Amino acid sequence: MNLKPNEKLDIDYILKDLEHYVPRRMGWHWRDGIGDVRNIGEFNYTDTSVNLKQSQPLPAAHYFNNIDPQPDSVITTEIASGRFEDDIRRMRMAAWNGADHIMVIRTAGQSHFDGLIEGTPQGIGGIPITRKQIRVQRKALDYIEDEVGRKINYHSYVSGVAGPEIAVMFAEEGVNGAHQDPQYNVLYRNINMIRSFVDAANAKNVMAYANMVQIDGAHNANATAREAWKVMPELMVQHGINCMFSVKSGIPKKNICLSSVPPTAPPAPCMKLDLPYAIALRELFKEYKIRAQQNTKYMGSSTREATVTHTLNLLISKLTSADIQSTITPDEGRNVPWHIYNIEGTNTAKQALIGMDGLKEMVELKRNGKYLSKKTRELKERAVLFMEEILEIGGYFKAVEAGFFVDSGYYPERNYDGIIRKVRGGVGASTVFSRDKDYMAPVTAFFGYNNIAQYNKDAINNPSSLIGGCTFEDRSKIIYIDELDEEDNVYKRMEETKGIRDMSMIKPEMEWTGDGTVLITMMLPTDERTAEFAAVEIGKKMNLEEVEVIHKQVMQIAEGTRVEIKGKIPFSININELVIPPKPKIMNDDEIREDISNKPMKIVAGTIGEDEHSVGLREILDIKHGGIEKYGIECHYLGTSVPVAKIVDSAIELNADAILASTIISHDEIHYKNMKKIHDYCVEKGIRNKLILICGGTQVTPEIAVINGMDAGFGRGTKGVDVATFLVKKRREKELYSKASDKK
Ligand code: Z98
Repeated sequence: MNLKPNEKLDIDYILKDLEHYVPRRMGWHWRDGIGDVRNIGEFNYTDTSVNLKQSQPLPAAHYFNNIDPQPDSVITTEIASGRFEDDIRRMRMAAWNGADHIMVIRTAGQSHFDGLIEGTPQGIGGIPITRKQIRVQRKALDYIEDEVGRKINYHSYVSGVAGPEIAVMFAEEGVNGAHQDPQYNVLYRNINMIRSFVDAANAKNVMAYANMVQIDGAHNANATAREAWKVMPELMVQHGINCMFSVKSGIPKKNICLSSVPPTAPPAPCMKLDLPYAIALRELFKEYKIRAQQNTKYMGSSTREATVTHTLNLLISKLTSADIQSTITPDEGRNVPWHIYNIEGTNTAKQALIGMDGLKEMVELKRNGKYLSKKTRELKERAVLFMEEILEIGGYFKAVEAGFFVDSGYYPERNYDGIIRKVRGGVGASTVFSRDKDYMAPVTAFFGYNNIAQYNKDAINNPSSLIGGCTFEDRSKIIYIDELDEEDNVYKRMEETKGIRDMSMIKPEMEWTGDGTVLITMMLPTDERTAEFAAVEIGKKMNLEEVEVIHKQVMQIAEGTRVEIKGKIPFSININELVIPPKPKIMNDDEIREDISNKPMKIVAGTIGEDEHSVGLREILDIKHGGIEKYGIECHYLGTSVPVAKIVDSAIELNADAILASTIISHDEIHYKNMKKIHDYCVEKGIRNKLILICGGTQVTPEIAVINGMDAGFGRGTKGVDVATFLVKKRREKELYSKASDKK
């Protein structure tokens, strides 16, 4: 199937024949063409990767011939709304905007599942990992990567007591990357530590076989800590433990990514803390990759604020050459993972990174100044001391029992409030047994003791040959289960939204097809609490359902509060009944400029009658606001309250091509009456056919202006380019007409 840019993903098609799907490749893919100097549009770039075949450029790209340069780091977006069938559409949008690392799950708490589940149950704030969901998404991404012309990495989590099983399933299904860190299980999911590390060794070994990239879980300490910047030494220790454990389990260093997070955010002086930290990390872990996670600890419900923090984080990523750039959606604080915010997060990363292209060529980090080196060294020393104390106390397990981790003190300070887990406690305690002498597993990618030799010495390096290949070599051994639950499955959900999916009806959508969710922003001139309750009432009066305040920000405690509400609309619109007028064609700037430069144009302008308004007309004329001057049109502005006769006489005197009259006051239809007067006076003077007459103003209806003798009327929202387009087209039309009459 080839996707067509102007057609929706055919989800039914993707769901078909899934039992026979075979992933097209294993392993991670970094962007192509990194390090090449590239000319894109009028510019020269040094830090980009290969352009996309099809993409959605940044909003400002239309000023630059729609170029869409792609940064050199992989860009992540996390998509898991709870319905994978809608997530794949979001993945396509994200890929068009430049994401090539798609992570799933979020808050589903995969670690709490004891084993693999099947089918396509709807998740709550995330997706429970099942083979079918993974397969559909990987299959959809195959089509999407062909469409955009770049390989896309698909990623999830290998955690919980089902970690090794999940790793095997991921390897079978072509998953390209995963979070895996036994410390995550221990600290945050209270899974027994011995079990977690044993499972991790097995899971990591499978991930190594599948050439998957691994991301660790150190950043979670930052998100959990009371004061996030104080855990910097610990973060490095956690990275160190997982890195070394991963290497020992078989993962090559080039596939091990540190989940690095700038620990703090404004109003803290974050650069002073985050930059030395990022440098220390880069230096201590030279041989590894850095996945720069956005700070999520200090993220509230303001998308603007989250975006600024993200941008500051991106500066650090740029300065320390992060390999993967994460983008948590800037609505994380509201816990509403919406399509638009995945795209915004992705856009922020692309925009900032491309904006900083070449930065490292121009600025140098001051390593012999007073601050940076000292701070970097201090952080490393604290981390090394932390590690030494772990060794002193008897190792990692003992340190966890003693509450070393996520303590609120800035190491070596300790406040004794860290997370304590017991070596014999937690989920899955006492479930690890040493393997018997004759233990044997005829599988590929297996960690630890395996007595294959007892069956066939020649099979030691290829244990699965004993059974003619395991699922990694012989896919027919994979058992694919389509659905288990008759009610909670994708077919039921698709049936419910059929009308909207076939595009006869339309409804707003933030997360899922037909969810009907809208976001409304308002400023209420009152204090925060009153504003909050008033906003909900306003939402209800607008007939919204399930109205909820998702953001408040005080402008001034008495004068006003900004409130954002979300709600659902209960209706849909029939697209076939919409009356859509043809889109007015706007000429591009270069075309207009060329026309004017080939044949100069002159216009006379003024606000007519007894009307002192000038702003609107000036916006249309002045170069500063994108007015028609910028195309080289010679403008003679006569001011306000210009009598009709005067504006027409001036046009005659200056031999102008057009009159641009502005009229705002509209009582007693004075604006239309004045238009008629201009027209009549031009007729009287015998120059009506020569002059183009245009009238504009906020109360002007284009059709009524024409009835009153104008060639065109322009109402609210008009821009210089609209008027310039009309002037050029009308002049061409007049010329054609006069040539035709000459021939006659
Ligand atoms: C990120 N948004 O990193 P549950 N293992 C590790 C993790 O870091 C996580 C899980 C497992 C963040 C994601 N991290 C937060 C090392 C989650 C997930 O139990 O399924 O929630 O585990 O981009």
